[in-house]
Amino acid sequence: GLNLSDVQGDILVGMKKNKELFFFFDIADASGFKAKLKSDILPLVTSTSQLLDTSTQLVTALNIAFSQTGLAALGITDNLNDFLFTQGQFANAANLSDPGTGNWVPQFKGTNIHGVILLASDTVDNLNAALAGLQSALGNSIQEIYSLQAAARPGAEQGHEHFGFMDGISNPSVDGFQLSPHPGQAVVPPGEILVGEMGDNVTRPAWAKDGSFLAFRQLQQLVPEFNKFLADNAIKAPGLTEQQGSDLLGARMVGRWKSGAPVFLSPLVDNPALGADNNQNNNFTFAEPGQTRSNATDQTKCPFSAHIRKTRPRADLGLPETNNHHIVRGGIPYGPEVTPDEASSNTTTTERGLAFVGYQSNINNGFQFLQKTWANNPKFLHGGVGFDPIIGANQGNPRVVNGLDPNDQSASLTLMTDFIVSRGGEYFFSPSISAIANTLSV
Ligand code: N7H
Repeated sequence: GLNLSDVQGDILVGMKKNKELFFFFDIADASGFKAKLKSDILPLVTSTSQLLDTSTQLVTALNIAFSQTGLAALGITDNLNDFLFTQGQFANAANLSDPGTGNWVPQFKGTNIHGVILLASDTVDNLNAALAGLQSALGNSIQEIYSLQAAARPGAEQGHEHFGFMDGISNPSVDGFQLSPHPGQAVVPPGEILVGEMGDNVTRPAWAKDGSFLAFRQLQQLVPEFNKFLADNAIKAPGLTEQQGSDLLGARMVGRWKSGAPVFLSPLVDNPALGADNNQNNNFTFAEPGQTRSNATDQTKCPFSAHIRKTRPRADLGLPETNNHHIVRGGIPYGPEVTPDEASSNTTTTERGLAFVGYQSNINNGFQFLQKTWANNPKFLHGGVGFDPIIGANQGNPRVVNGLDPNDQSASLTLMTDFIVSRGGEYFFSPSISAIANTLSV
């Protein structure tokens, strides 16, 4: 079995707190930092078993991950053998079809960020207290480069991302770790997520075992603009009001209704009870019951281009799912709620979005593959379905999306603008706790 007390907690189960701070730093004094890493950070690093232990309530959970330049700053010369990690995200922005890097947060440009500390708690006060404690211990050994304060949305929107859709429903289950996966979860070999475990066939230094690569992206969401697009392009059908047609379009773009109910199981109207039931809300394959392949011409129940279908095609590629393109997502929204002025003017004036976190043992098979080879590739899935209308990127150019209208599947819709704007990010390695103790802090 996996050594869950050695795997950082955010990777397999997520820290799942309402507030999360991403603190990006550089290492100014390597030997000073190593000493503090061991004496002050290591005891706070939250393991998977700690997160799973319901008898102890953690006030603030902490994880830490390093970029390639961060490992180099620590004097680690071993090659982790992930070329995207080695080069960093900025050098590979073109692979993701971002419209250049003009929208990138300046601090993400280049390779200056050495690491990120993830702090999660119920209140921002707790986060600030934890951060103040770390900063006074670490002194000048590190410097803050950039921070992103993220938070679950308030009230009934908790657990929903800024467009309004329930998130965090479908993550893969790691074989041998989660004993009873929910119906519809992909069961993947541990090595698809954790380095050095069964299923990861890349040669790595021994200390990298049970770490995972963290793909971080700050993805701005243009919520009023998205809502205006849905209103302007409402699906028309007898018996559908404008609002219902607009909701249906949004649901088909995502593949789920705002409640989380999958459109494949509830094609025409939302079903909040289905959305809330985690034994049912992931229990579909895009194939008819008993079939191991999806119908490759019928998009009545769910467009081939829907975000959750592009990023996890289930029976479109045949069951059981044997592809190695699963990631564990642990993102959280950032930024304030849409104001009445923004809503009435259909214009974003304050930044909000998703602090996207994806874990995998191989970035080229995981995050980058999903973004580049599936979401951004109009040919992907059944010969040509257009872009993923949510995250698909075309270097800022218009994006053609097929199959959104259930009554006219040959119709295509051209999205003139993006509703998600990449503000950049970085690739990190989230090491095992023993690697922090025995390799990175010595
Ligand atoms: Fe996506 N959204 O609100 O539309 N995503 N996503 N994502 N996403 C998912 O099933 C969203 C992004 C995946 O297993 C849901 O848990 C938004 C990136 C994958 O069936 C919703 C952003 C990448 C899945 C959203 C964003 C992915 C998934 C349904 C950015 C990878 C699971 C909730 C702002 C490159 C598929 C759920 C499965 C689900 C949204 C980003 C991938 C609602 C707003 C960058 C693999």
